[in-house]
Amino acid sequence: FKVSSVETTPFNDQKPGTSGLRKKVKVFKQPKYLENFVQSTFNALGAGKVRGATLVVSGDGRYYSKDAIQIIIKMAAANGVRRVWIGQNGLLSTPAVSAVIRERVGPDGSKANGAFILTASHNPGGPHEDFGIKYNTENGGPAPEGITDKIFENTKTIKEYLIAEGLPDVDISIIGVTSFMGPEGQFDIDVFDSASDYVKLMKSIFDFQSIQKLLTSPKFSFCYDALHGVAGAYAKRIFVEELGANESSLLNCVPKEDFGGGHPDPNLTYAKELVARMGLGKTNSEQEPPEFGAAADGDADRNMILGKRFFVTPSDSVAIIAANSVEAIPYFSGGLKGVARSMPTSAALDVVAKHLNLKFFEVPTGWKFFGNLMDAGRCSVCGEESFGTGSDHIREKDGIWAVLAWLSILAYKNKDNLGEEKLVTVEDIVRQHWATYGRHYYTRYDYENVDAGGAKELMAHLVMLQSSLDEVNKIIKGIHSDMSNVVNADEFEYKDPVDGSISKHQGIRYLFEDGSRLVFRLSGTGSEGATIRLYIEQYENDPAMTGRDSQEALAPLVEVALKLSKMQEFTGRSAPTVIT
Ligand code: VG1
Ligand code: CO
Repeated sequence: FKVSSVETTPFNDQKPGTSGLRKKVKVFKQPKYLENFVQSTFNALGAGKVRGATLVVSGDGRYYSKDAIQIIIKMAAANGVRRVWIGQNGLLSTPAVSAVIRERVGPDGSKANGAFILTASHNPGGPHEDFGIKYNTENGGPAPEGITDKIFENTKTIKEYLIAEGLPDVDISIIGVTSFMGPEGQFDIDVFDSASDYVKLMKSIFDFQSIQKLLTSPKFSFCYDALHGVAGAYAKRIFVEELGANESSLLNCVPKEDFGGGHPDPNLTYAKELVARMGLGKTNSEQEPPEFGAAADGDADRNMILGKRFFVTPSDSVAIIAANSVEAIPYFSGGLKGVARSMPTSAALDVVAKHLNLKFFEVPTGWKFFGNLMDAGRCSVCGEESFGTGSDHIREKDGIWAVLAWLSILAYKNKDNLGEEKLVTVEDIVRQHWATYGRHYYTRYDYENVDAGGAKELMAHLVMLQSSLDEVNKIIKGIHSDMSNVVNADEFEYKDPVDGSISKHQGIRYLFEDGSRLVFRLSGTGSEGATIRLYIEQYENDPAMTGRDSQEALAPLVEVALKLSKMQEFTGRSAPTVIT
C-alpha cells in the first residue's frame, strides 16, 4: 500500500469526556470526523509511540464499529503502526481490551502498546443512537487527562491525516494474521478469539471449581443478562462452558449492533427483563426468581448484582467484595494493597477500609484515576456507584469479574452448606454486612437530557450557595427542622498522590454533620444536552434501623436536595428520568 495525506479542517466538538468521545452516529459519519479524531490521537502520542507499535482495535460491536475498524486499520498502517490486533468480528469488551493489552502475546511474540476501544458503553446504539471511541495506553487503562487534553488540542488545529491507499478491507470474521507491505515494511492484521485471553485471566484469579460447585448445585439458581451487549460473548464461554450454568440462565446474550433497541445500562430501570425475573419489577414473572442475577452494559465493564427480590447497591457491592475478598478469592489471598472509590460513591467502602486497616483513596468519577494507584501498587479493589467494580488484575472496571467475585463470596459462604441446610443468600450477605459495618442508604437521581443552560445555572447556583453555610442551614431547617447541619461544602478537587496532577471541579458537595452527603455533578458521557446527577447518601449504624426501604429512609434528604438546588425551577423537570 501507499501512504497518502488528506487535507482536513477541524471539528470543534471533539473533546473527550469521562470516558472517550461519544456522539450520535450521524455526527461520527460526517466525512473526516472519525479520521480527525484518530489522527489527533496519533499526533498526541507522538511518532515515537506510534511507529512500530502494536495496536488493539475493537469494541462492543455497536453500529458503525465495522466501518470504523476498517478506517482505523488504514490510518494505523499509514502512521507506521506495525500490527493491528482485532478481536474476531471486531468484538472485545472493554475489560477484555485491558486484559489483551496486558496479557496477550502475539504469534510473533509481540505485545500491545495501546488500544482504540470502539464503544459508547451504556449509551444506546444503532443508526440514530451513539457511537464512541477512546484510547487506552500500555498499562491497559484509559489515557490520562494529559493525553486526552492533548488530543483535544490537536483536534482544534488538525490540517491533514494519513491513510493507506491500496490496502483492501480485511475480513475480521476470520481468525488469523494477514500481512501487507507498506513503504516502511511489513504491516500485520491479527484477528484473534475475543474471549480466550480474558477467560484465561479469570481462571487465574478465581477458584472456578468452587464456583462450579455452587452453580451446579440444585439449591442455587442463576441468571445473567448481557442486554445484547458484548458481555454475551464472554458469558456463554465462562458461565456455561467453564462453570456449568444452564444455557437458559443467559438472557439477551447475543451481541447486537443496536442492543435489540434497548438501553444497555444495567440498572433497575433499563434491565427490565432481568428485574422482572428476579421478582423486583412492577410486573414479575410467575416462576420463583433465581437466587442470583446480574447484568452488564454494552461494553461489559459495568455490573448490576441482584439477589432474589433484592437489589445490591453498587456502593455496597464494592464494600462487600473488599470485606470478603481475602477469604473468598485466591488472587487476593495475600491481602489487599488498598481500596479506592470515586467521590460520589457511598462511604460504605471507607468503613470497611477503617475496620480492616487498609489504605483508602477517594478519586474523581471515571476509571482513569484508579489506574495510577494500581500501577503504584497502592490499590487492589475499587468501585464506583455507577455499577462499576474492579481490581488491579486490569485497568478497567470489569462486569464479569464482579459477577465472579460475588459468586466466589457465595461459594465461600456456602462451602459446607450445599447439603440440606438453608443457602446463605445474596440478601443474607448484604444484611450481615450492614449489621457489622452499618448501612449507607444511597440513591442517585439522574435528570437526563436537560437544557444545558439550565443545568449550568443550577450548578452555578449551588456553588454560590456554598459561600454561606448559615444561609444553607437556614434553608434546610425551613424544610426539615430536625435535619443535621451542613458543616462543609465545596467542589471536589483531586491531587493524584502518584503523579501530583490536579483535577478541579469534580463535583459539588454538601457534607452534613451526621455523615450524610449530597453531591451534584454534570455527566461527561452523554451525547446530547446535559445530564445532572444528584447523589444522596445517609449513614445509619443502629442495627435496628438498617433494614428500611432506601427511598423512604432518604425521602427527607431528597426533598432538601431538590429544594436547595431549585431543581424544578432550573430544569423544568418534576421528576428524574432514572433513579438508581
Ligand atoms: C458515568 C459514570 C462514571 C463512569 C462513566 C463511564 O460518567 O458516572 O462513574 O465511570 O460513566 O462508564 P458520567 O460522567 O456520565 O457521570 V461506562 O460504563 O461509560 O464505561
Ligand atoms: Co461501560
